Amino acid sequence: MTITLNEQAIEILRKNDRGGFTVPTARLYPYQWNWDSAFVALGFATFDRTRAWRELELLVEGQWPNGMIPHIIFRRDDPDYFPGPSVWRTAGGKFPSGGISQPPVLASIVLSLLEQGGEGDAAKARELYDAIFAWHNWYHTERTPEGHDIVCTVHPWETGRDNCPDWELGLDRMAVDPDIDPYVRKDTEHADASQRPSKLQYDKFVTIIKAGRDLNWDQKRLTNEGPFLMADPGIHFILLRADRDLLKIAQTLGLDEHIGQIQKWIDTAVRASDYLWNDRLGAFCARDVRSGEISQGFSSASALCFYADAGTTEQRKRSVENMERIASKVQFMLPSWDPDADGFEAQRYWCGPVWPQMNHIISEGLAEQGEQELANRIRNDLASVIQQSGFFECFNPVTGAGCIGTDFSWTAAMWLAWATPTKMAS
Ligand code: 9WN
Repeated sequence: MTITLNEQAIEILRKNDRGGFTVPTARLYPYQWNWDSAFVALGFATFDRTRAWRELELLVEGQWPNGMIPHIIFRRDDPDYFPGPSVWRTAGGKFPSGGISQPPVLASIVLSLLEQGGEGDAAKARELYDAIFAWHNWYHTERTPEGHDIVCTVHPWETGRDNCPDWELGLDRMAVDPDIDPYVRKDTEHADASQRPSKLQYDKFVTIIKAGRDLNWDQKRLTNEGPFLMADPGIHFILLRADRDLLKIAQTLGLDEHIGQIQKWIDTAVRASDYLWNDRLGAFCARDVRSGEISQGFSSASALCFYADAGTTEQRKRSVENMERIASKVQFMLPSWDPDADGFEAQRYWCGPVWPQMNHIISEGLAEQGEQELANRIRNDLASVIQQSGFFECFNPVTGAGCIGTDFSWTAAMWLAWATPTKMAS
């Protein structure tokens, strides 16, 4: 009997379930990751709403007292992943964890579940609300450098777009710390090294971890004094959207206390978007905060201005023109990095491949802002690569070949919640 892609996707989520939380894929990523879990909840919600909420509850269990929800929660040590808890050596939360965060999509996922659901969902959203508010507050205070209005990032891993050429501006400015401990990478044992970040990038990733440890994970200090400080259109637009969605959650649940504060965050972020505007390229781009230098390629994060409802009519028009230019260069939209810019590599992780969860939020934003044709193309292209290649972590935008992790949780979730033709029909 042939099993359908919908059935396969459900099976993948069940197989990657580790008892209430889901690993992104077995072996390569054996822990709970922050934004993966949020997206995965949308997939579970299509067949098991209780399990969907459980995923989010367990994510929030990793929150630090300062509000940060870390990028990885290490509930146990697993020799399959580097860098594990013994490298991060954090003591911020209930469990050992990464010492940085990840794009804050949680509020937007909670709002989706709330809007689809009923009575029980409102109670669940209420339970998570304070934690999400505290997390956003952490981004707006501890990850916003002194003298700036824009939220930033201290580590490429925090952006979720690890080795995107965007980060070279910041990585070039920092040296590898000669005192980092010798280490053995595990990712290249489980995945093709030519599709993963380079050795030099890893040395710098580990150097930033050492800097965090040396600062006892004082997050304000890591932001202001750490070796890497860039503003990311991904985090900026995702947080702006998440603030808007948090406001809607507060209004739906009748929680007035923080409304004024959330509105202030939104107003500030809308204005701060211009900091990321690259007028030469006609796109919102990553920017190194210390040098002021701006990245020169259209990344998948550049396309998130629609999702955040940010940018002027002219800025959006030019962003669409960039996407149309890119659409004429690749078969499958939207590549994570600009095919016309330095550093494009169709199969190397965030240097080119199409990412399922990015396509979802980019397309959602485009559809909301009236760019239906582009939104459809981005959705249909994801459906096509999954039909052609299966549930990979990401896909070559030129050939549609699957890259890196197999049986990937967020790919299965994005299929079930959004890209499957049966969803489109419903
Ligand atoms: C580091 C789990 C994560 C994703 C990221 C993706 C990759 C980790 C790694 O895997 O990053 O956080 O070790 O490469 O870049 O977006 O959340 O799927």
